[in-house]
Amino acid sequence: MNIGIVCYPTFGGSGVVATELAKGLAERDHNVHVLSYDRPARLDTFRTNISYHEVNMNTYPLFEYPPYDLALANQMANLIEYEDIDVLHVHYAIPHATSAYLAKQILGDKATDVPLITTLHGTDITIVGSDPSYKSIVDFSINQSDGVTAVSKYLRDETYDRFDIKKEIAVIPNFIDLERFQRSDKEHFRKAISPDDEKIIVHVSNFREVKRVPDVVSVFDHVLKNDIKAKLLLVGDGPDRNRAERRCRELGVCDQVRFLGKQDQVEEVLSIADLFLIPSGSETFGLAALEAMSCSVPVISSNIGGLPEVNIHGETGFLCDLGDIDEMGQYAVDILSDEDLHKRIAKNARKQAEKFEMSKVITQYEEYYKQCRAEI
Ligand code: GMT
Repeated sequence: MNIGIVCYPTFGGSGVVATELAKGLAERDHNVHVLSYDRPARLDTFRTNISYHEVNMNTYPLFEYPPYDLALANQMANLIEYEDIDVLHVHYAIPHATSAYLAKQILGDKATDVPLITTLHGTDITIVGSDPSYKSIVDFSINQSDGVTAVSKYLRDETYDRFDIKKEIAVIPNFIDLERFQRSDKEHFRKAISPDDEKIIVHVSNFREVKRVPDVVSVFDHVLKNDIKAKLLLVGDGPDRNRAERRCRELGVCDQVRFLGKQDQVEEVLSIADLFLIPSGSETFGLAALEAMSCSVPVISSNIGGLPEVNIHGETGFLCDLGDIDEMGQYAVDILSDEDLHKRIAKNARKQAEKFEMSKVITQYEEYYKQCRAEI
């Protein structure tokens, strides 16, 4: 098939899923065209059957707000017409599904046999979509899609609850490359970070408020106060970094915390981790948790959103109420001080990650593309 994939180029979440899907489909001999406003972070090397199309926007003095959605629609229409696209798969409803609808309208009969598939990832529904200024357009764009997928059962149900959706939403979860994300020997790295054999706790995110990075620091402080020697590695960057740094200063733990910034090879950091923390206030799936579990790292998370579909309480880690620092801290102490418990949970975590193995999920997408093509 000739497949058009439209995504945000960001490090986390939807951008990663869309890019890894593009790479997986290309390996199966599909021709994939990726459309974004910047080269997606994970589209890092040349591949013969992936083409990257950057959305070009000219700005004019009259445009206080350059109309990205229109430039995108125009480029999507060109893509469908000139690259003979069989399926257009957009990741994130706003504005991708809306621009795709417009592109199909522009082409009229020339695009009637090209299904538009929208994958919902999260904030497009749970935060942005519920904003009254976007709700009608999200409703409309989802209903105009020929196929709709959500990354968890939670997100599917939430979408039905919050919007007036007439389409059936298929659940196709996030996936993981088990080869890449596996524990590897990084003893030298571990020694450099924890010379006195301190336990290593890791958090990876884009440091948005919803990730609650200051909570991560507070949980870490709880661990230290329970006489466990530990280091905290914070991977990523974003708007809440200052608040996280402030929390470190307030708690006097700066010497035990390292801010590593954005990392391309996050699996190397996860390979030396003893525990992963993800106390998010909203999380439709939690790809970061899956990546940690795939590297045999126990996870302590909030019990919010889609996280309970990934992290199984008492088996792959622990789930706690949002903001319950003491409970998260106590579970962290339990895991880090009991070797047998740690071993059992680490093993289960990897086993659970295997359920989301990449090729199985890519096959699900391929089947879904075929189904939508047959139904249109
Ligand atoms: O988590 C983020 O801040 C990025 C966000 C996005 O919209 O790209 O990630 C969302 O999509 C991921 C891939 O499907 C999910 O694993 C994340 O849980 C989800 N994030 C949130 O719901 C906050």
